[in-house]
Order: sequence, then C-alpha cells, then structure tokens
Amino acid sequence: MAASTLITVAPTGAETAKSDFPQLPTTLEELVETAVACQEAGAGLIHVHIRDAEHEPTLDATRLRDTVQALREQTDLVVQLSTGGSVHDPLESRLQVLDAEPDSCSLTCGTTNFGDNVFLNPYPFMSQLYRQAQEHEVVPEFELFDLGHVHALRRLIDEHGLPHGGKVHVDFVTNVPGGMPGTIEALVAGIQALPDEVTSWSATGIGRAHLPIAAAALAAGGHLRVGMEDNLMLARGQQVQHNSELVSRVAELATLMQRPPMSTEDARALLGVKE
Ligand code: KMH
Ligand code: ZN
Repeated sequence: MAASTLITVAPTGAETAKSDFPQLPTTLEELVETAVACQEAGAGLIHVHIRDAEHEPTLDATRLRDTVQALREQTDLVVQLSTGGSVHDPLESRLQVLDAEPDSCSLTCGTTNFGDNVFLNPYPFMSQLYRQAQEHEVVPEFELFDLGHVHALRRLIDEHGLPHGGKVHVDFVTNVPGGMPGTIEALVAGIQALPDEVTSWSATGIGRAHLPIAAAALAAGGHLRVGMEDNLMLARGQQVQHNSELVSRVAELATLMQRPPMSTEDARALLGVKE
C-alpha cells in the first residue's frame, strides 16, 4: 500500500453551469487561485476543463495553452487536461487537446451513458489518443467508468506498449448515471480486474458517493480524486464554496489513515511525469 496519497482535484468539469453555481471556477484567474489553494491543501494533480468568456465549456487551443502555462507558472501541480471535454465536443477537437502539451491527459476507456447523454469513446479514438499521447510525451490517466473499460485498457497496452513514462495510472469514476455504481462492491470488482501493468489507481464518487468512495479507496490502498466536477455538496444542505474544502477534507482523512497527502514531486514520480 502506498505510504502517501495522491490527491487529484477536478475543480470545474463541463457539466455545471456558472449561472447555477457561481463559485465554480471558470475564468483563468479563478482556476489559478483555486489551483494554488488546492496545492496548499494537499493536492498533487489538477484535472482541468476550461470555459470560454461566457463560462461555457470550450477546447479552444489558445485558452488551453494559456491555462497550462499559467498553472505551471503559479503552481507545482501536475497539470492534466481533460480530453473528455463535454459530451458535445467532437472527437477531433478532443485529440487536439494534446497540442497544449500538458503533463498528463485523461483517456476514458469506453463509451458510457452519461445521464441522458452519451459520452462517446470508440476504440479507434482511444487508440489514436493513446498513440498521440506517446508521441507528445504526455502521460495518460485512464478513466474507468465501468468494469468493461478494463478490457479496452488491456488492449491498448497490448497493442501500443506502455504509455510515456512507463507507468499506468487509472482512475475509477464511479456513480455517473449510466456507469458503475459508487459502491464498495463495484470498486473492489474494478480493482480486482485491473491488468498487471497498472502501477497505481485512484477513485472518485460522483455526488453523494464522493465521501464513501474516498474512504473506501483509502482503505483499499488507492489514491483520491475530489472536486466540484464530481460533487457540489459538502453535506446535506451545504454547498461546496471552494474546491480546497474538498481537498482539505480528504487530506485530513488520508492523514488519519496514516497515508498523508503526497508531494508534487512524489506525484510526478508516481505517474511517470517528467520534472
Ligand atoms: N465531461 C465528461 C463528459 C474527462 O475529463 O476525461 C467527460 C469527462 C471525462 O469529464
Ligand atoms: Zn473531466
């Protein structure tokens, strides 16, 4: 079991509207302020979705590049850009995210029902993204929304070899309506099905599964992802006001569990991200 815990913060996502949740960080200034506070609270990695001037999700190349640069200048966090985008983004735009040269990118290992929408990830797209990440020397984080996604991960590794950096880190995204449930049983089934090449895993629970999945992942030796992308409530009737509240809460839990938050240097070593 890892002696310390990688805490990923996913502060924004693509699903929540700024008008519904004004404390969601959607501008570059808000994102950088959030990143600095979350690093201070114990985060090692930031999973980034960006918004345009109207606070709508965008994959605009210039904005992505500016975001990576600002986060690198202002923090030591591992910078991971989402290649999932929103359910409306075309596959071609999602591939172009790598041109912004982040440290890491998400790579979802299969198509998933996503509420009333479909989050599309056909195998040829995953395969192309995997190869392009190798070429760009970007470390993918494999997002597993369902048990079947481990088959695609196995096939990617068999066909293309290990990702850049030589490590294989996966993140279980549980409790998406249409994906695996946010239960201990589902998480354990996922852990047991992982290919031998996997070197580390984290987990997140969407909505009310957020805290139970964090506790289960810690107990099972995994790492954590938290943030407003996944959960907007601290407790019943109590909205999250700042992403750092979610990071601080699990940092405290991880410390109680004798696995305190990992430094950003250790996060880079864990994931195989270059210094
Ligand atoms: N916004 C979801 C449709 C990722 O970042 O790679 C996809 C998502 C996964 O958030
Ligand atoms: Zn995301």
